[in-house]
Amino acid sequence: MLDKIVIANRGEIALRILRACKELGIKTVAVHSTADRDLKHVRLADESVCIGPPSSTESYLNVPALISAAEVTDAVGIHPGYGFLSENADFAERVEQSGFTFIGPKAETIRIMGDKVKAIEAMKKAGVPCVPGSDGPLGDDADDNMRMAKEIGYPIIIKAAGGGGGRGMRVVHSEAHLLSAISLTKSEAGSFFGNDMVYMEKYLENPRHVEIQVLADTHGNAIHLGERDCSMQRRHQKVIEEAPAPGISEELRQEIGGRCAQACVDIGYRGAGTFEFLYEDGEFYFIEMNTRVQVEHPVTEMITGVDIVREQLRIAAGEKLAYTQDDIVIRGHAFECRINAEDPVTFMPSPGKISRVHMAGGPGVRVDSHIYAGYTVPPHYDSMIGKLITHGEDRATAIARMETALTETLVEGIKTNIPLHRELFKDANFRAGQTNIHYLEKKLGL
Ligand code: MV4
Repeated sequence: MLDKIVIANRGEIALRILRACKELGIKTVAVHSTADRDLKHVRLADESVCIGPPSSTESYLNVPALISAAEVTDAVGIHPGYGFLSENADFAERVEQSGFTFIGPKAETIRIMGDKVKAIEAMKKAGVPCVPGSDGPLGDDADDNMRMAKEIGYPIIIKAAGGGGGRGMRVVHSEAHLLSAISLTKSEAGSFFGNDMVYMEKYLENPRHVEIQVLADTHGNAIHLGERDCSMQRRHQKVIEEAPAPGISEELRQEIGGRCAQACVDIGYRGAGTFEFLYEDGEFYFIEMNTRVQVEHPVTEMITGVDIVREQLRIAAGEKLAYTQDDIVIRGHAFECRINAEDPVTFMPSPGKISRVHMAGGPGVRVDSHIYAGYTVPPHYDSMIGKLITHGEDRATAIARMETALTETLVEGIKTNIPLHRELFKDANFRAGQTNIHYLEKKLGL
Protein backbone atom coordinates (compact mmCIF):
# COMPACT_ATOMS: atom_id res chain seq x y z
CA MET A 1 0.00 0.00 0.00
CA LEU A 2 1.04 3.62 -0.40
CA ASP A 3 3.09 4.79 2.61
CA LYS A 4 2.15 8.48 2.73
CA ILE A 5 0.18 10.81 0.44
CA VAL A 6 -0.45 14.50 0.01
CA ILE A 7 -4.13 15.46 -0.05
CA ALA A 8 -4.09 18.29 -2.62
CA ASN A 9 -7.53 19.65 -1.79
CA ARG A 10 -9.62 21.20 0.96
CA GLY A 11 -13.01 20.96 2.67
CA GLU A 12 -15.18 17.89 2.75
CA ILE A 13 -13.34 15.93 0.06
CA ALA A 14 -9.99 16.39 1.81
CA LEU A 15 -11.61 14.96 4.94
CA ARG A 16 -13.17 12.12 2.91
CA ILE A 17 -9.76 11.21 1.46
CA LEU A 18 -8.14 11.43 4.91
CA ARG A 19 -10.72 9.00 6.33
CA ALA A 20 -10.01 6.48 3.55
CA CYS A 21 -6.26 6.81 4.18
CA LYS A 22 -6.69 6.16 7.93
CA GLU A 23 -8.58 2.93 7.17
CA LEU A 24 -5.84 1.76 4.83
CA GLY A 25 -2.98 2.78 7.14
CA ILE A 26 -1.73 5.45 4.72
CA LYS A 27 -0.04 8.44 6.40
CA THR A 28 -1.46 11.81 5.37
CA VAL A 29 -0.10 15.24 4.54
CA ALA A 30 -2.67 18.05 4.50
CA VAL A 31 -1.72 21.06 2.39
CA HIS A 32 -3.65 24.25 3.00
CA SER A 33 -3.75 27.97 2.28
CA THR A 34 -3.33 30.55 5.03
CA ALA A 35 -7.15 30.91 5.05
CA ASP A 36 -7.58 27.17 5.73
CA ARG A 37 -5.42 26.58 8.83
CA ASP A 38 -8.52 25.59 10.82
CA LEU A 39 -9.88 22.99 8.42
CA LYS A 40 -10.88 19.77 10.19
CA HIS A 41 -8.67 17.50 8.06
CA VAL A 42 -5.62 19.71 8.73
CA ARG A 43 -6.00 18.92 12.43
CA LEU A 44 -6.46 15.20 11.80
CA ALA A 45 -3.67 14.71 9.26
CA ASP A 46 -0.31 13.28 10.32
CA GLU A 47 1.44 16.36 8.91
CA SER A 48 0.41 19.65 7.37
CA VAL A 49 2.11 22.14 5.07
CA CYS A 50 0.96 25.70 4.38
CA ILE A 51 1.31 26.15 0.61
CA GLY A 52 0.36 29.78 0.07
CA PRO A 53 -2.03 32.69 0.53
CA PRO A 54 -5.86 32.35 0.31
CA SER A 55 -6.10 32.83 -3.47
CA SER A 56 -6.52 29.39 -5.12
CA THR A 57 -4.08 30.23 -7.90
CA GLU A 58 -1.37 30.78 -5.30
CA SER A 59 -2.24 27.75 -3.15
CA TYR A 60 -4.38 24.81 -4.32
CA LEU A 61 -3.46 25.48 -7.98
CA ASN A 62 0.22 26.13 -7.21
CA VAL A 63 1.95 23.13 -8.79
CA PRO A 64 5.52 23.79 -7.53
CA ALA A 65 4.22 24.32 -3.98
CA LEU A 66 2.31 21.02 -4.08
CA ILE A 67 5.26 19.06 -5.44
CA SER A 68 7.57 20.67 -2.86
CA ALA A 69 5.14 19.64 -0.12
CA ALA A 70 5.36 16.04 -1.32
CA GLU A 71 9.16 16.27 -1.45
CA VAL A 72 9.72 17.76 2.00
CA THR A 73 7.35 15.27 3.68
CA ASP A 74 8.64 12.18 1.82
CA ALA A 75 5.18 11.41 0.48
CA VAL A 76 4.86 8.87 -2.34
CA GLY A 77 1.63 10.04 -3.93
CA ILE A 78 -0.78 12.94 -4.44
CA HIS A 79 -4.58 12.70 -4.34
CA PRO A 80 -6.10 15.68 -6.20
CA GLY A 81 -9.76 15.26 -5.06
CA TYR A 82 -12.18 17.12 -7.36
CA GLY A 83 -11.94 20.61 -8.88
CA PHE A 84 -8.60 22.47 -8.62
CA LEU A 85 -5.89 20.40 -10.42
CA SER A 86 -7.80 17.10 -10.48
CA GLU A 87 -8.30 17.09 -14.26
CA ASN A 88 -5.17 18.98 -15.23
CA ALA A 89 -3.07 16.66 -17.43
CA ASP A 90 0.04 18.84 -17.08
CA PHE A 91 -0.19 18.56 -13.29
CA ALA A 92 -0.59 14.77 -13.42
CA GLU A 93 2.42 14.62 -15.72
CA ARG A 94 4.57 16.78 -13.46
CA VAL A 95 3.59 14.75 -10.40
CA GLU A 96 4.69 11.54 -12.10
CA GLN A 97 7.84 13.09 -13.61
CA SER A 98 8.80 14.19 -10.09
CA GLY A 99 8.63 10.55 -9.01
CA PHE A 100 5.26 10.58 -7.22
CA THR A 101 2.11 8.57 -7.87
CA PHE A 102 -0.78 10.63 -9.23
CA ILE A 103 -3.93 9.10 -7.74
CA GLY A 104 -5.94 9.18 -10.93
CA PRO A 105 -5.62 8.15 -14.57
CA LYS A 106 -2.51 8.56 -16.73
CA ALA A 107 -1.83 12.17 -17.83
CA GLU A 108 -2.39 11.07 -21.42
CA THR A 109 -5.92 9.82 -20.57
CA ILE A 110 -6.78 13.08 -18.79
CA ARG A 111 -5.55 14.99 -21.85
CA ILE A 112 -7.73 12.96 -24.24
CA MET A 113 -10.84 13.40 -22.06
CA GLY A 114 -10.14 17.14 -21.76
CA ASP A 115 -10.52 17.38 -25.53
CA LYS A 116 -14.22 16.59 -26.04
CA VAL A 117 -13.73 15.80 -29.75
CA LYS A 118 -11.04 13.23 -28.91
CA ALA A 119 -13.10 11.85 -25.98
CA ILE A 120 -16.17 11.30 -28.19
CA GLU A 121 -14.02 9.73 -30.91
CA ALA A 122 -12.48 7.30 -28.38
CA MET A 123 -15.90 6.39 -26.96
CA LYS A 124 -17.52 5.86 -30.35
CA LYS A 125 -14.67 3.55 -31.26
CA ALA A 126 -15.18 1.66 -27.97
CA GLY A 127 -18.90 1.13 -28.65
CA VAL A 128 -20.31 3.77 -26.27
CA PRO A 129 -23.42 5.44 -27.78
CA CYS A 130 -22.88 9.14 -28.60
CA VAL A 131 -25.11 12.02 -29.74
CA PRO A 132 -25.58 12.17 -33.54
CA GLY A 133 -23.17 14.86 -34.71
CA SER A 134 -20.20 15.98 -36.75
CA ASP A 135 -17.87 13.05 -35.89
CA GLY A 136 -14.92 15.37 -35.43
CA PRO A 137 -14.14 19.08 -35.55
CA LEU A 138 -16.00 21.40 -37.93
CA GLY A 139 -14.07 22.57 -40.97
CA ASP A 140 -14.17 26.02 -42.56
CA ASP A 141 -16.47 25.15 -45.44
CA ALA A 142 -19.82 26.90 -44.84
CA ASP A 143 -21.73 24.71 -47.31
CA ASP A 144 -20.41 21.53 -45.66
CA ASN A 145 -21.49 22.77 -42.24
CA MET A 146 -24.94 23.85 -43.52
CA ARG A 147 -25.43 20.43 -45.15
CA MET A 148 -24.31 18.59 -42.01
CA ALA A 149 -26.67 20.55 -39.73
CA LYS A 150 -29.59 19.94 -42.10
CA GLU A 151 -28.83 16.23 -42.12
CA ILE A 152 -28.63 16.03 -38.31
CA GLY A 153 -31.78 18.16 -38.06
CA TYR A 154 -32.36 21.35 -36.07
CA PRO A 155 -32.05 22.24 -33.27
CA ILE A 156 -28.32 21.52 -33.12
CA ILE A 157 -25.67 22.57 -30.61
CA ILE A 158 -22.17 23.88 -31.32
CA LYS A 159 -19.65 22.95 -28.62
CA ALA A 160 -16.01 23.83 -28.05
CA ALA A 161 -13.62 20.84 -27.96
CA GLY A 162 -11.86 22.53 -25.03
CA GLY A 163 -15.11 23.28 -23.17
CA GLY A 164 -17.20 21.02 -20.97
CA GLY A 165 -19.24 21.46 -17.82
CA GLY A 166 -21.44 23.96 -19.65
CA ARG A 167 -18.76 26.31 -20.93
CA GLY A 168 -18.35 27.13 -24.63
CA MET A 169 -21.58 26.00 -26.23
CA ARG A 170 -24.39 27.52 -28.30
CA VAL A 171 -27.78 26.14 -29.38
CA VAL A 172 -28.87 26.82 -32.97
CA HIS A 173 -32.58 26.56 -33.81
CA SER A 174 -32.51 27.31 -37.52
CA GLU A 175 -30.30 27.47 -40.60
CA ALA A 176 -30.29 31.29 -40.55
CA HIS A 177 -28.25 31.34 -37.33
CA LEU A 178 -25.83 28.48 -38.00
CA LEU A 179 -22.80 30.18 -39.50
CA SER A 180 -22.72 33.09 -37.05
CA ALA A 181 -23.09 30.63 -34.15
CA ILE A 182 -20.14 28.59 -35.41
CA SER A 183 -17.87 31.61 -35.78
CA LEU A 184 -18.93 33.09 -32.41
CA THR A 185 -18.38 29.81 -30.54
CA LYS A 186 -15.07 29.35 -32.35
CA SER A 187 -13.73 32.78 -31.40
CA GLU A 188 -14.92 32.46 -27.78
CA ALA A 189 -13.32 29.01 -27.58
CA GLY A 190 -10.06 30.39 -28.93
CA SER A 191 -9.86 33.03 -26.22
CA PHE A 192 -11.30 30.95 -23.30
CA PHE A 193 -9.58 27.63 -23.92
CA GLY A 194 -6.71 28.47 -26.30
CA ASN A 195 -8.25 25.98 -28.74
CA ASP A 196 -10.82 27.15 -31.30
CA MET A 197 -11.88 23.67 -32.37
CA VAL A 198 -15.68 23.24 -32.29
CA TYR A 199 -18.03 20.35 -33.12
CA MET A 200 -21.73 19.87 -33.78
CA GLU A 201 -24.33 17.66 -32.12
CA LYS A 202 -28.09 17.17 -32.34
CA TYR A 203 -29.50 19.31 -29.49
CA LEU A 204 -31.55 17.15 -27.13
CA GLU A 205 -34.33 19.34 -25.78
CA ASN A 206 -35.38 17.72 -22.50
CA PRO A 207 -32.88 15.07 -21.49
CA ARG A 208 -31.93 13.88 -18.03
CA HIS A 209 -28.29 13.93 -16.90
CA VAL A 210 -27.43 10.33 -16.05
CA GLU A 211 -23.85 9.26 -15.38
CA ILE A 212 -22.15 5.90 -14.93
CA GLN A 213 -19.47 5.37 -12.25
CA VAL A 214 -16.58 3.11 -13.22
CA LEU A 215 -13.47 1.70 -11.55
CA ALA A 216 -10.52 0.27 -13.49
CA ASP A 217 -7.29 -1.25 -12.19
CA THR A 218 -3.87 -1.55 -13.84
CA HIS A 219 -4.36 -5.29 -14.48
CA GLY A 220 -6.96 -4.95 -17.23
CA ASN A 221 -10.03 -5.19 -14.98
CA ALA A 222 -12.88 -2.68 -15.09
CA ILE A 223 -16.34 -2.62 -13.50
CA HIS A 224 -19.27 -0.21 -13.39
CA LEU A 225 -21.15 0.76 -10.23
CA GLY A 226 -24.42 1.67 -11.91
CA GLU A 227 -25.74 5.14 -12.61
CA ARG A 228 -26.63 8.41 -10.88
CA ASP A 229 -29.24 10.95 -11.94
CA CYS A 230 -27.89 14.50 -11.60
CA SER A 231 -30.65 16.33 -13.45
CA MET A 232 -31.50 18.64 -10.52
CA GLN A 233 -29.06 21.44 -11.37
CA ARG A 234 -28.94 25.22 -11.63
CA ARG A 235 -26.42 26.97 -13.88
CA HIS A 236 -24.42 23.75 -14.28
CA GLN A 237 -24.14 23.36 -10.51
CA LYS A 238 -25.72 20.13 -9.30
CA VAL A 239 -28.06 20.57 -6.34
CA ILE A 240 -29.46 17.06 -5.65
CA GLU A 241 -28.20 13.73 -6.98
CA GLU A 242 -29.66 10.26 -6.65
CA ALA A 243 -28.82 6.66 -7.40
CA PRO A 244 -30.09 4.61 -9.12
CA ALA A 245 -31.73 6.87 -11.72
CA PRO A 246 -35.54 6.52 -11.67
CA GLY A 247 -36.92 4.30 -14.41
CA ILE A 248 -33.70 2.63 -15.58
CA SER A 249 -34.19 -1.13 -15.82
CA GLU A 250 -31.54 -3.59 -14.63
CA GLU A 251 -31.11 -4.76 -18.25
CA LEU A 252 -30.46 -1.23 -19.53
CA ARG A 253 -28.09 -0.57 -16.58
CA GLN A 254 -26.03 -3.66 -17.39
CA GLU A 255 -26.06 -2.82 -21.12
CA ILE A 256 -24.80 0.76 -20.79
CA GLY A 257 -22.64 0.05 -17.73
CA GLY A 258 -21.03 -2.92 -19.47
CA ARG A 259 -20.17 -0.74 -22.46
CA CYS A 260 -18.53 1.85 -20.18
CA ALA A 261 -16.51 -0.81 -18.35
CA GLN A 262 -15.40 -2.35 -21.66
CA ALA A 263 -14.42 1.11 -22.94
CA CYS A 264 -12.20 1.49 -19.85
CA VAL A 265 -10.41 -1.75 -20.73
CA ASP A 266 -10.07 -0.68 -24.38
CA ILE A 267 -8.51 2.71 -23.60
CA GLY A 268 -6.39 1.50 -20.67
CA TYR A 269 -8.28 3.62 -18.15
CA ARG A 270 -6.98 3.64 -14.56
CA GLY A 271 -8.80 4.60 -11.36
CA ALA A 272 -12.28 5.98 -10.75
CA GLY A 273 -14.12 7.69 -13.60
CA THR A 274 -17.53 8.86 -14.69
CA PHE A 275 -19.17 8.61 -18.09
CA GLU A 276 -21.64 11.50 -18.46
CA PHE A 277 -24.69 10.85 -20.58
CA LEU A 278 -27.79 12.64 -21.67
CA TYR A 279 -30.75 10.28 -21.33
CA GLU A 280 -33.86 10.87 -23.41
CA ASP A 281 -36.69 8.55 -24.56
CA GLY A 282 -34.96 5.49 -23.15
CA GLU A 283 -31.62 6.12 -24.91
CA PHE A 284 -28.18 7.04 -23.56
CA TYR A 285 -25.96 9.54 -25.39
CA PHE A 286 -22.37 10.01 -24.17
CA ILE A 287 -21.27 13.65 -23.81
CA GLU A 288 -18.16 13.79 -21.59
CA MET A 289 -15.97 11.75 -19.27
CA ASN A 290 -14.79 12.93 -15.84
CA THR A 291 -11.44 11.49 -14.78
CA ARG A 292 -11.74 12.33 -11.06
CA VAL A 293 -13.72 11.33 -7.99
CA GLN A 294 -16.96 13.30 -8.07
CA VAL A 295 -18.80 15.28 -5.41
CA GLU A 296 -21.76 12.90 -5.74
CA HIS A 297 -19.79 9.64 -5.36
CA PRO A 298 -21.47 8.87 -1.96
CA VAL A 299 -24.87 7.99 -3.49
CA THR A 300 -23.14 5.24 -5.47
CA GLU A 301 -21.26 4.10 -2.37
CA MET A 302 -24.54 3.84 -0.45
CA ILE A 303 -26.29 1.62 -3.02
CA THR A 304 -23.29 -0.59 -3.84
CA GLY A 305 -21.37 -0.72 -0.55
CA VAL A 306 -18.15 0.04 -2.46
CA ASP A 307 -15.79 2.65 -0.96
CA ILE A 308 -14.80 4.51 -4.14
CA VAL A 309 -11.97 6.53 -2.55
CA ARG A 310 -10.49 3.39 -0.98
CA GLU A 311 -10.55 1.74 -4.42
CA GLN A 312 -8.81 4.80 -5.94
CA LEU A 313 -6.00 4.39 -3.40
CA ARG A 314 -5.76 0.61 -3.86
CA ILE A 315 -5.65 0.98 -7.66
CA ALA A 316 -2.93 3.65 -7.38
CA ALA A 317 -0.92 1.22 -5.22
CA GLY A 318 -1.08 -1.28 -8.10
CA GLU A 319 -3.56 -3.62 -6.46
CA LYS A 320 -6.30 -5.48 -8.31
CA LEU A 321 -9.93 -4.41 -8.04
CA ALA A 322 -11.47 -5.99 -4.94
CA TYR A 323 -14.69 -6.72 -6.88
CA THR A 324 -15.81 -8.39 -10.08
CA GLN A 325 -18.94 -7.13 -11.87
CA ASP A 326 -20.99 -9.97 -10.36
CA ASP A 327 -20.09 -8.73 -6.85
CA ILE A 328 -21.80 -5.41 -7.57
CA VAL A 329 -25.44 -5.56 -6.52
CA ILE A 330 -27.55 -2.43 -6.26
CA ARG A 331 -29.39 -2.26 -2.99
CA GLY A 332 -32.02 0.39 -2.33
CA HIS A 333 -31.90 4.05 -3.24
CA ALA A 334 -29.84 7.07 -2.16
CA PHE A 335 -30.06 10.87 -2.38
CA GLU A 336 -27.49 13.58 -1.80
CA CYS A 337 -28.25 17.23 -0.98
CA ARG A 338 -25.34 19.59 -1.51
CA ILE A 339 -25.34 21.99 1.44
CA ASN A 340 -24.00 25.39 0.40
CA ALA A 341 -23.21 28.48 2.44
CA GLU A 342 -25.50 30.67 0.35
CA ASP A 343 -28.79 32.53 0.40
CA PRO A 344 -31.52 29.96 -0.38
CA VAL A 345 -33.38 32.45 -2.57
CA THR A 346 -30.73 34.61 -4.28
CA PHE A 347 -27.95 31.97 -4.26
CA MET A 348 -25.48 34.66 -3.13
CA PRO A 349 -22.56 33.14 -1.18
CA SER A 350 -22.84 33.52 2.60
CA PRO A 351 -19.39 33.00 4.14
CA GLY A 352 -18.76 33.67 7.84
CA LYS A 353 -18.58 32.11 11.26
CA ILE A 354 -20.79 29.13 12.07
CA SER A 355 -22.01 29.66 15.62
CA ARG A 356 -23.90 26.38 16.13
CA VAL A 357 -24.21 23.09 14.22
CA HIS A 358 -26.40 20.04 14.71
CA MET A 359 -25.88 17.23 12.23
CA ALA A 360 -28.64 14.79 11.30
CA GLY A 361 -28.32 11.11 12.14
CA GLY A 362 -30.18 7.83 12.37
CA PRO A 363 -30.52 4.83 10.05
CA GLY A 364 -29.47 5.42 6.45
CA VAL A 365 -28.14 8.95 7.10
CA ARG A 366 -24.59 10.01 6.15
CA VAL A 367 -23.04 13.45 6.54
CA ASP A 368 -19.86 14.27 4.61
CA SER A 369 -18.85 17.65 5.98
CA HIS A 370 -15.85 19.41 7.47
CA ILE A 371 -17.78 22.06 9.37
CA TYR A 372 -17.99 22.40 13.16
CA ALA A 373 -19.27 24.98 15.64
CA GLY A 374 -16.87 27.94 15.60
CA TYR A 375 -15.61 27.22 12.05
CA THR A 376 -15.44 30.21 9.71
CA VAL A 377 -16.39 29.55 6.07
CA PRO A 378 -13.82 31.52 4.05
CA PRO A 379 -15.02 33.64 1.13
CA HIS A 380 -12.26 32.49 -1.24
CA TYR A 381 -13.55 29.09 -2.36
CA ASP A 382 -16.61 27.13 -3.45
CA SER A 383 -19.54 27.61 -1.07
CA MET A 384 -20.27 23.90 -0.53
CA ILE A 385 -19.91 23.15 3.21
CA GLY A 386 -21.06 19.56 3.16
CA LYS A 387 -23.33 16.89 1.77
CA LEU A 388 -26.31 15.23 3.37
CA ILE A 389 -26.82 11.72 2.05
CA THR A 390 -29.64 9.30 2.81
CA HIS A 391 -30.15 5.68 1.87
CA GLY A 392 -33.19 3.44 2.14
CA GLU A 393 -34.52 0.10 0.92
CA ASP A 394 -36.52 1.97 -1.71
CA ARG A 395 -36.81 5.50 -3.12
CA ALA A 396 -39.71 6.47 -0.85
CA THR A 397 -37.72 5.50 2.25
CA ALA A 398 -34.66 7.45 1.09
CA ILE A 399 -36.91 10.50 0.49
CA ALA A 400 -38.57 10.19 3.92
CA ARG A 401 -35.16 9.92 5.60
CA MET A 402 -33.92 13.00 3.71
CA GLU A 403 -36.94 15.03 4.79
CA THR A 404 -36.31 14.07 8.43
CA ALA A 405 -32.56 14.69 8.11
CA LEU A 406 -33.12 18.14 6.55
CA THR A 407 -35.41 19.03 9.43
CA GLU A 408 -32.87 17.82 12.02
CA THR A 409 -29.94 19.69 10.47
CA LEU A 410 -29.17 23.04 12.04
CA VAL A 411 -26.45 25.40 10.82
CA GLU A 412 -26.46 28.81 12.52
CA GLY A 413 -24.46 31.98 11.88
CA ILE A 414 -24.49 31.75 8.08
CA LYS A 415 -27.21 31.27 5.49
CA THR A 416 -27.49 27.86 3.85
CA ASN A 417 -29.57 26.35 1.06
CA ILE A 418 -31.21 23.86 3.45
CA PRO A 419 -34.58 25.68 3.15
CA LEU A 420 -34.37 25.24 -0.65
CA HIS A 421 -33.73 21.50 -0.22
CA ARG A 422 -36.76 21.23 2.10
CA GLU A 423 -38.89 22.84 -0.61
CA LEU A 424 -37.51 20.63 -3.37
CA PHE A 425 -38.24 17.45 -1.42
CA LYS A 426 -41.91 18.57 -1.30
CA ASP A 427 -42.07 18.97 -5.09
CA ALA A 428 -44.51 16.42 -6.53
CA ASN A 429 -42.71 15.98 -9.85
CA PHE A 430 -39.33 15.55 -8.17
CA ARG A 431 -40.83 13.05 -5.72
CA ALA A 432 -42.21 11.14 -8.71
CA GLY A 433 -38.80 11.09 -10.42
CA GLN A 434 -40.17 13.30 -13.21
CA THR A 435 -37.42 15.86 -13.81
CA ASN A 436 -34.91 16.77 -16.49
CA ILE A 437 -31.92 19.13 -16.77
CA HIS A 438 -34.20 22.17 -17.11
CA TYR A 439 -36.68 21.29 -14.35
CA LEU A 440 -35.06 23.13 -11.41
CA GLU A 441 -34.26 26.31 -13.35
CA LYS A 442 -37.85 26.46 -14.61
CA LYS A 443 -39.21 25.90 -11.11
CA LEU A 444 -37.00 28.71 -9.78
CA GLY A 445 -38.17 30.98 -12.61
CA LEU A 446 -34.74 31.31 -14.20
C1 MV4 B 1 -26.03 19.00 -24.52
C2 MV4 B 1 -27.36 19.34 -24.26
C3 MV4 B 1 -28.32 18.99 -25.20
N1 MV4 B 1 -27.95 18.37 -26.34
N2 MV4 B 1 -25.71 18.38 -25.68
C4 MV4 B 1 -24.14 21.18 -20.72
C5 MV4 B 1 -22.94 20.85 -19.93
C6 MV4 B 1 -22.12 19.94 -20.76
N3 MV4 B 1 -21.63 18.89 -19.92
C7 MV4 B 1 -23.03 19.42 -21.81
N4 MV4 B 1 -24.25 20.16 -21.70
C8 MV4 B 1 -25.30 19.92 -22.50
N5 MV4 B 1 -25.04 19.27 -23.66
C9 MV4 B 1 -26.66 18.08 -26.56
N6 MV4 B 1 -26.31 17.47 -27.69
C10 MV4 B 1 -27.67 19.97 -23.05
C11 MV4 B 1 -26.63 20.27 -22.16
C12 MV4 B 1 -27.01 20.89 -20.91
C13 MV4 B 1 -26.85 20.22 -19.69
C14 MV4 B 1 -26.31 18.94 -19.61
C15 MV4 B 1 -26.14 18.31 -18.40
C16 MV4 B 1 -26.55 18.94 -17.22
C17 MV4 B 1 -27.09 20.19 -17.29
C18 MV4 B 1 -27.25 20.85 -18.50
C19 MV4 B 1 -27.81 22.13 -18.53
C20 MV4 B 1 -27.95 22.77 -19.73
C21 MV4 B 1 -27.55 22.16 -20.92
